[in-house]
Amino acid sequence: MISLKFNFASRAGFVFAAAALAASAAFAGGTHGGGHHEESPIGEPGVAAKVTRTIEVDAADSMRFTPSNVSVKKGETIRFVIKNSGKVPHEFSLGTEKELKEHYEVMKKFPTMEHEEPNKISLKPGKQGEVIWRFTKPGVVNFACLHVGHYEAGMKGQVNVAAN
Ligand SMILES: [Cu+2]
Repeated sequence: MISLKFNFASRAGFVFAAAALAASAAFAGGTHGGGHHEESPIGEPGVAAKVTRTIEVDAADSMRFTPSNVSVKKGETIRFVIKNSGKVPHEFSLGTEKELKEHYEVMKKFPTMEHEEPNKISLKPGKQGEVIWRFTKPGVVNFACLHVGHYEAGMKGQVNVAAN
């Protein structure tokens, strides 16, 4: 699952940054979109006018994203067009692995919870939608469907962000 291209020194730095972000997120008490800018290890919401590439991702009832591995370069703004080709709802959430796991625990307690955040989208069967995201740091950014059972079944993937 973990890209072999990724060296351990930068991974260690990434994990440290992720831990720092998780700590600040916990301190913020779970409020979202409060207006202040936080450095995030996964990047920042993208601006449509600055999109450099569109990547289509299929979300299927086989509990797989296709593709599940995506490569981008630091600084790129990607328009992810996610299509739910299945018969049950799916979602696409970008995050660190730690953030995704934490959110998944919350989803298990509140399964009908829906997200209105720039790094994720919930999709009803047959629907498609977009997440526009700018990758600002080299490393691995994870994505997953956090619906109960889906994440555990392997509905996840990685964006490998290359340094320029
Ligand atoms: Cu799903």
